[in-house]
Amino acid sequence: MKDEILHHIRYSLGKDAEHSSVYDWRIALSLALRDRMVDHWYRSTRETYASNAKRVYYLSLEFLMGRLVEDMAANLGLDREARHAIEALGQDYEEIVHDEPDAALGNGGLGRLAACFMDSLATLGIPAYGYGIRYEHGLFEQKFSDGKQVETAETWLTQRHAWEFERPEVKYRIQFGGHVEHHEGKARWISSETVLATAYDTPVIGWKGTWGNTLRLWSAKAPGAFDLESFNRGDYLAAGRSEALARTISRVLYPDDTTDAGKQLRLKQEYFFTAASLMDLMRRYLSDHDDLRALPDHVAIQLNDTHPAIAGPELVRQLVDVHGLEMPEAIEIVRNCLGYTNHTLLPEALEKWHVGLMAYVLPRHLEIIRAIDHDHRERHPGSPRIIEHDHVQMGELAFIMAHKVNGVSALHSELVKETVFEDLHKIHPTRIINQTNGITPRRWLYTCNQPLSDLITREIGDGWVADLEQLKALNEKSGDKAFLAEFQAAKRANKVQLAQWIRQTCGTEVNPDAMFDVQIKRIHEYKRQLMNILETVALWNEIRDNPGGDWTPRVKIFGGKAAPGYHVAKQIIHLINDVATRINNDPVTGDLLKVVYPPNYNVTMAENLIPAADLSEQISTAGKEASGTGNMKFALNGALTIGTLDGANVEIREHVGAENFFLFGLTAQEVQERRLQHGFARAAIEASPRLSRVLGQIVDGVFCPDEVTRYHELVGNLYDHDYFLVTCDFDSYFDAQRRVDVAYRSKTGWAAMALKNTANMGWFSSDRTIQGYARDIWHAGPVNTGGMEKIA
Ligand code: CR6
Repeated sequence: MKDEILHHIRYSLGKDAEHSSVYDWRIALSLALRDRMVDHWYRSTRETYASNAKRVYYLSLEFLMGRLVEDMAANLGLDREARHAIEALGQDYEEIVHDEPDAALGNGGLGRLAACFMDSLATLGIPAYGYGIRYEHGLFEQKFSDGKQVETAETWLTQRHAWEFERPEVKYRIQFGGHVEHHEGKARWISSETVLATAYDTPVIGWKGTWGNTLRLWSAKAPGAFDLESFNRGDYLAAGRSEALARTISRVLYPDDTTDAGKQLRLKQEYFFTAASLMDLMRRYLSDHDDLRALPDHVAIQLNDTHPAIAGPELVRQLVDVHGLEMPEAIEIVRNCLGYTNHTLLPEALEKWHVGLMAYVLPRHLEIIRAIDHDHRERHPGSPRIIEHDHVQMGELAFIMAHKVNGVSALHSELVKETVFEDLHKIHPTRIINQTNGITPRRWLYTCNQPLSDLITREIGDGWVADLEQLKALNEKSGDKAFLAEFQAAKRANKVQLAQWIRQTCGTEVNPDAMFDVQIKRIHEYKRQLMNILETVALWNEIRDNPGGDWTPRVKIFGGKAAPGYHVAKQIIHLINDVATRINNDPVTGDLLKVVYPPNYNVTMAENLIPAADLSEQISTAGKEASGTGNMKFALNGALTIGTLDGANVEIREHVGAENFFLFGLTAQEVQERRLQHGFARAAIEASPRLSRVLGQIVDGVFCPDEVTRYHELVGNLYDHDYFLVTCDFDSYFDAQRRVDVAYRSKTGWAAMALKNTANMGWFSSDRTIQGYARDIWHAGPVNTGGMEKIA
């Protein structure tokens, strides 16, 4: 390893060791690891071709990969060797690892899920490709200026991305605009704009190097030769114009978590990567098959949300316009290839494109969508329309073009049947199924939490890393005082580290013996960070009323970004920071209560925070969080959850035991009913002296003396609308927090509960989730174990 690193320092970076920087060492280490991946990767590709196995294609506009160095080394079984080699070269391994920028090609849970799935697909040995966009700028970077969020462009690609292989020879012409001509029943799309999609491949190697798949990301380039004529005329702008226009498509990730932002460019991005991916997989299929009717036997395509839903019409277009199939038959073939995952019920997040825009950007697809709609309504009279109120409804389109539609937690999948797709579900009662989300144990325990991971491996061996249910064996240890002490010591070690990091990043001193209470996720009203900060103020009041009381010291930790145009979310961020300033400087509450909000939450920060958390905040309005995956990461790492009956919380609670979970709040059903009561929020506030006091303080400017009216709008909305029922759940939440305080005071009692969480979270491995997709949706399986039977 040492020699291989030195080789790359010299021959890939053109440096000598004495003059190499941290960056040079990191790239050299990455290249050395990448070399070790290549043989696994080739072997897997060869075996896939040789066995004629079915391939899975995961289409996702987001892959939130984070850093890769540690993960890649761990999966190759080289994590220790890599560290030793770097240290033997006189370098600081931690510093090198921390030099890597996050590959932040996603917004949140949906993108991170795609990354976990890639890891599980490779670990299970299922031949698969992830397809997405190689954004030049990933998710924006967040800073706080006077407590307010400020966004700046993310720039990961200003450095070399050592993991990828550029494939200039893999390129497709992607068309936009123009018009369609019809001759003798044949359609001809005369487009007005073309961009080239070119491929960049990153190998994804499973645990212990068993299998290697590919993450193929597309970059947009101009198709024509450079415009030398304009250049020679001195018109440099004109000369660069077509390149700049084309590149726009893969330039930025839309920083919108759940709302449908940016119109024309977003639609172009969606079509660009979907069309390129389908052309690519069709080329691969046709290189060794000639019967298009057998496509569904060899190809499974999963649509991660509606973002790639144009795949339905696009694949129909390729089959009909390029390969000459009849429309109804093409529709049927495509349906048998496609699966669609729904990730939200929030109406503002369900994509709809105006027909005018669709006609302008994708005229042929609009025709095909009309044909699909017609075909479906012929077969199922009274069916909902794909085009409604002049908008193409991408959810309906995805549903109708997929043979299976899945939700991402048991509760969410039921709500999908009852709400967004109620009518389509009646027509196709077996189409909607559930696949509860999962997380990869490689990144989210083995790599991010070494103290706990080592302890578990010492106790039960390392089989758990690829078979997480083995953690169940730890249940026996919940009465073992000595083991519990070690379990606690692992947590404490993580907390000490985090406290140090908090001092460096936020300048706040926190006591590692205080409870670390963490809420990290995108800032959204339905996730109710507002309720958390209001409860913080209520607790602050209570401690101040009785400073000598028997309080349980807490550190409230927040992390998360708000979409740049989301005004209310940005106000909530400002409020949290204002409250933090006031409370952290209060000598009365001192160490009993601290609030920290480190900026720029990302995958790497999650890897630091989660292992050190005692309490996991999963407090969304019931019925709103489709699943959540952070909730799983915390529980796996031995944090207890305070949460509502929402998303996967319901299933987590069933697995870890109700006695090891702090439940509060209205149920999804009760939420619906409460909303119908006139003036419910005002009534709830008036019934809660504690909440009234807190809101009064905020309105009086206690936390913003320089601008007393700052939060009047925010608080006013709570009185008059409170769509997410912060006011109704507040007291129940406050009471649950006090139960948490009491439980935390018994150190071994708490440790036993935490251990029960770790021990019973095995089911939430993304390996289990992927096995479910493979069995129920893709009908695909690993090559090297003889296929589906083995994993079913
Ligand atoms: N925002 C859901 O809200 C879920 C993930 C992954 C989300 C979240 O509850 O865990 O998807 N939905 O399934 C969307 O992004 C549309 C998310 O991350």
